[in-house]
Amino acid sequence: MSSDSGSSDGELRIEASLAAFGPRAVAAFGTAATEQELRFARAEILGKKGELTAILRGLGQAPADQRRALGERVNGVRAEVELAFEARLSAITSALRAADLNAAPFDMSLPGRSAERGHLHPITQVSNEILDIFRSLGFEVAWGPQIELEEHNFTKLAFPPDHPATDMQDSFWVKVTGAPSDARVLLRTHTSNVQVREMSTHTPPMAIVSGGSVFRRDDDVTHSPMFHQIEGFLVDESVSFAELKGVLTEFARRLYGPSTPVRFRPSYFPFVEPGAEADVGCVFCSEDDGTRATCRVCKATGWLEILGCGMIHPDVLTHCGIDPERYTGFAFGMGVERVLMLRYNIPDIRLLFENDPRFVAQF
Ligand code: FA5
Repeated sequence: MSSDSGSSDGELRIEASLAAFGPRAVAAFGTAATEQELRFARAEILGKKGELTAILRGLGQAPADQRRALGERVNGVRAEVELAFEARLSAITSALRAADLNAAPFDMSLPGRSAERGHLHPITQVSNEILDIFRSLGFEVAWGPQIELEEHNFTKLAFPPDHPATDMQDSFWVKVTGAPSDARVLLRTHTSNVQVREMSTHTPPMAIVSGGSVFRRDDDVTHSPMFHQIEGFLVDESVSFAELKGVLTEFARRLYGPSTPVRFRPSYFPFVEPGAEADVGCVFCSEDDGTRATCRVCKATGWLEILGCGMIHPDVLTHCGIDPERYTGFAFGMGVERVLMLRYNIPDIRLLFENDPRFVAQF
């Protein structure tokens, strides 16, 4: 039997496709393990480009008098497939919920996760500790700039013009646009600039301590181009080397322990006369137990250098407007990183600046 726009062959083909389609769709839903897989399968089967749409398009090949019945069959199959989809969806959702319910119970009484707290960098911690010791000895804290005039960093501190520290190789000189051509500016190479600034603006008696970053063209395991110093000085009538020794010995014992041996060795700095270096007994070894001979920190000497010091040179007092006939004073300066490296036996100064949390969290 034929009609003008369809054939019974077409009808048979549609019947066959429909008969195979239903079970195949239900089986595809059955293999979907997650909601996402299931929705994907549904789109493939029932979507615009899906198999059922193709069957519907084929209705035109069936005899005209059969098309309505076939159309109804297609819709019937679609409804069955939709039902199978809903059933599978609810099975997946219930399985998920059951897994949730059967999982280890959530303990509402557990303490919350606390936020991690940071702390001050070890350099700041030890700087504060040193400043506190001097504060408790009666010193006042003052600060100076990191970008400084040559006059405050070198000239008034009686550095001769050809001193190696003033060389282009040792200092970071800074070009300041618009500054007078004779105003030479650099990143301060030490905190001794605070001596000049404070002594030029105050009259004795004064006992000042200061700290902060300083800069030099250095770079190796014990020297960094940026590091920190603490500087102190005391000016009054009849201050002698005895006061210097008393104050610095007390400082060293408060920092390293009450029985720490302290010694002073002659040394040279242009802005002090006499100049000295202070050493403390090595905290890592002892002669008694034989560890001294192999101590790498003090190189078997038993002493660790901790600071430079001396009586303020009369020329420096004069440059700052203080009468050296009436006043005398002492000054000292130390590297903060060195104090830390000695205290914790830190082998490389760069560890202090890399800020690796595994390192800084140990302080
Ligand atoms: C001075 O800087 C003097 N201003 C100290 C002073 C003040 C002496 C007052 C007398 C009176 P010196 O160049 O030695 O001195 O440096 C002091 C300390 O800074 C050194 O002992 C060392 O611990 C530290 N230091 C020097 N260069 C570096 C560097 N590149 N990196 C880390 N620490 C350094």
